[in-house]
Amino acid sequence: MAMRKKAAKASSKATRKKSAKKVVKLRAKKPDSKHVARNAMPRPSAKAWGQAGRALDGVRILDFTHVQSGPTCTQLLAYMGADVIKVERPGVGDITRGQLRDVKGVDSLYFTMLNGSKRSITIDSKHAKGKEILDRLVRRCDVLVENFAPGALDRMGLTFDHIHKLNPRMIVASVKGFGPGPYEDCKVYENVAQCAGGSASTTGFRDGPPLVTGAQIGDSGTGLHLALGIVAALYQRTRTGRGQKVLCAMQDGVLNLARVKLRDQQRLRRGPLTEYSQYGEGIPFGQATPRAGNDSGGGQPGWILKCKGWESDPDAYVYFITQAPVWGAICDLIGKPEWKTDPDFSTPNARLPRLRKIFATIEGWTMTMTKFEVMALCNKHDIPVGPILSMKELAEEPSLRATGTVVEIDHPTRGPYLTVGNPIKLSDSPADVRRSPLLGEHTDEILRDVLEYSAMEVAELKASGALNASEKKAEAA
Ligand code: CAO
Repeated sequence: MAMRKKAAKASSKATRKKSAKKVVKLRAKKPDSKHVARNAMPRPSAKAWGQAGRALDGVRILDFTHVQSGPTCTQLLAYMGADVIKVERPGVGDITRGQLRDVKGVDSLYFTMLNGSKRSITIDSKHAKGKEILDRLVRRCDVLVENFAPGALDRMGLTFDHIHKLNPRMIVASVKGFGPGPYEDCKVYENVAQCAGGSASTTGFRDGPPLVTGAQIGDSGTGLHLALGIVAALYQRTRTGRGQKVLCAMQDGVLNLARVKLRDQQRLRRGPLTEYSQYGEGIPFGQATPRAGNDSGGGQPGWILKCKGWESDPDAYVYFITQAPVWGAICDLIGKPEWKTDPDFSTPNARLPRLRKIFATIEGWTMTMTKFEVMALCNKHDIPVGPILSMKELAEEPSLRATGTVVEIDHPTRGPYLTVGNPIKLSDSPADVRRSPLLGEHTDEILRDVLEYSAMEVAELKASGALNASEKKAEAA
């Protein structure tokens, strides 16, 4: 027994020694391996800027998105070079192809402006052969993006476990209306998200109802959040070798964009929100962040002011910010030099209860000029002012065309149309903005080149009905 104990002691000592040696070895290796990892990055390209491919070259996306939120995400990734394969229901496609149509029989602008630079394949995901094709796609793609109603992907058999068994590297990215909780099973559209995420209750005028905003912060905003999540997961995968789930709930996305209003909610506990014009008007605050009309959401008071022509032009306005450092210049410009020294106006705190009077006086001045004249004059003095631009003006603005933010694209059935290009400018990855695909336009080439089916197999798949709509189904849609 004692002998065995002794032997065991000796052997554990030896193991400890050995492992200590190992630790030393590992420790010695650690800086090296870091060094190697850093050196594993290719040498800086000698190619000219913009000639070294695109940021997401080599990333293939199985795009199961529809309507707006998901498509916004995958379109952006496509602009950045990802190969986005949009899977659509045979004969029907993304519902937006036929929504808000301005030209009979062709894909709507709703669709074309959210699905640029993608390829389209039609697959019936509930058909046995369709499921086989989808499994093959899962094996050959890096990311699956979807924004179906909760549970729809699972009902197709594409559970996370199934996907991960087929391809452990796959990132599965989803938009849902709500995160886990009481509403997780609910379907959600843009304005529902704006209301549930705190935007509507804080938008509009105090004496009016809650308002939704025209900017699609629920759909497009959440799509942008999802794109960031996907890119982060792709980066983490370079270290872990495995994919993960990425979930963006529209309520969370809207709340993230409305975070300054949650800031104000907490400030309310300590007293009135002095930068809200309601404070200057002597109207008491309630329990929750109120609607602030056109008050600025930051620390520099602002308001929308009329300009020349406002009587007939609904957009003849400027947003005017009374930024404290340029207060003197504002007083001189609007013909109120005495406000520079008047204790009622000379400091930001003194001005807060008088914002209404101040903006009314400034408006008396802005109404004598067009919004562009106001902007030109104010800019000379570093006064932050912005014209209210109509969509017509934005569509015609040459500088937005020059930067590729507004792009004119030709389409085989609808002709030329405008779209919004990539608002994120990468100096070494020029945006790849191409027209949206026709329904199923790339079915054959994807089956052949990506999935490597033989000509005979393609013919068999077509005959199976997994790729085409039955007459009845197409009519019903
Ligand atoms: N082949 C066969 N069936 C397909 C298919 C294909 N290629 N693609 C989709 N389908 C099926 C789905 O499997 C689903 O069927 P089941 O309900 O039987 O499982 C069905 O089409 C409908 O999907 P859906 O429920 O997602 O679509 P919907 O029009 O009823 O709802 C929406 C739309 C947007 C409310 C819902 O998808 C949703 O809440 N999505 C999450 C939140 C979101 O992104 N909202 C923003 C949308 S943009 O305003």
